[in-house]
Amino acid sequence: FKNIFFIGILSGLSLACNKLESSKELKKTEVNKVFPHKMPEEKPNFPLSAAAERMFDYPAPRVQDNELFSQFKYTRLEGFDYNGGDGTISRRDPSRPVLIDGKYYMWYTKRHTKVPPVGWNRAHEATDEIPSTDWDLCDLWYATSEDGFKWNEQGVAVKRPEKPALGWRSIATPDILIWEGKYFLYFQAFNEPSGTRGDWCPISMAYADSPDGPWTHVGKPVVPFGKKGEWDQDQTQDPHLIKYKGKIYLYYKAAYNKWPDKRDKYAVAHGLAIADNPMGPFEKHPLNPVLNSGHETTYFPFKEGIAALAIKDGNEAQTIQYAEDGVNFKIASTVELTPTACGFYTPDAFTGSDYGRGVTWGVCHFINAANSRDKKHSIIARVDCDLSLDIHDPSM
Ligand code: AAL
Repeated sequence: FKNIFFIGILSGLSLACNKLESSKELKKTEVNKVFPHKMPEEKPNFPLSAAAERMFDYPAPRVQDNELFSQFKYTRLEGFDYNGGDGTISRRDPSRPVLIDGKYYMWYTKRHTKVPPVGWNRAHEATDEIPSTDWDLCDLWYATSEDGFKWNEQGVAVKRPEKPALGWRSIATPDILIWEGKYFLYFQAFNEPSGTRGDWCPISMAYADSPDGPWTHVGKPVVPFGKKGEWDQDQTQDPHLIKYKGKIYLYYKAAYNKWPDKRDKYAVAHGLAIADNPMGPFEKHPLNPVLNSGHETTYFPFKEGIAALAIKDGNEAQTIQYAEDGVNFKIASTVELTPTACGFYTPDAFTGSDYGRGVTWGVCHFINAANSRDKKHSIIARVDCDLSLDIHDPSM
């Protein structure tokens, strides 16, 4: 009797297990309907978790299947001295490298001060010799290279002018435009130590007949602040330039609601300003801001449109985005170990090509500061990637 009871229990249990199995199977089949190897085109009409539901809101193809997905490989550049990393020499925010007569050129922010910066929160301690931030008391320098790995620092390209001319305190974060055989550097021009009221500075410009200079600084903002209450009311920064649709497309960044009373609404975004002439006027796009994330600007022509990297800061940080029209950006891929403040070598940045081929390498910066005790400085590095149609195109 005991045995029969036992067998009864066992078969009951196994029946229950079978039932469980088949209900699992049922769920599995349902799940397979939703998530076969390829994502279905349409949102199914039975309940999904919030995360699964969101997957249908993203554009296809996703992540690795997308031509605008890449991993990133970094190499230390040869040819730059940093005083043993004591924080007194810094190089950062490099321009896009350009190839001129068989040599690559890049321009960047260089600081060489007696002491490292005191830091953003102690900006009031800055003097004519003590920098507030890593990009305070800087000039624009340039270097050339034959292979993009070994660089020769050539010297200063644009020096900060005497007080009170625009940029007397610091000039930083340049990018280059080549237009009708002439050279134009766009950069941030500070009239106060960064950190005093935030990071206030407009974009200014210098021009030259040769990439080796001499450069003439126009001495005024070329992309001025927006009006009070507008998103770019306190700064226009990080210019990045492309010839697109026959015009100059200048993408720039502003951090808004930053200081001092609205920190909870802090956001950083990118705008677009378009001109027919490098001297301006640059007309701000009515849909600005056009990118809602990214602390620095990295743009390149891709197919008929423009691709952008949104790296540090924002809800869409660490993504590569694409706009068919250069204005309406959407996430194309999510990326990791991404380059900060990157400028890509972009063969068709200024050719006005109507089909961008993408990029395979560039320069970016790394900041040596894990905490406020670090003697903060930055170094420029090379980054290699796979964001080029030529790599994906088997006929190339
Ligand atoms: C950078 C850029 C701008 C900021 C500072 C120097 O990475 O966003 O240039 O002003 O940091």
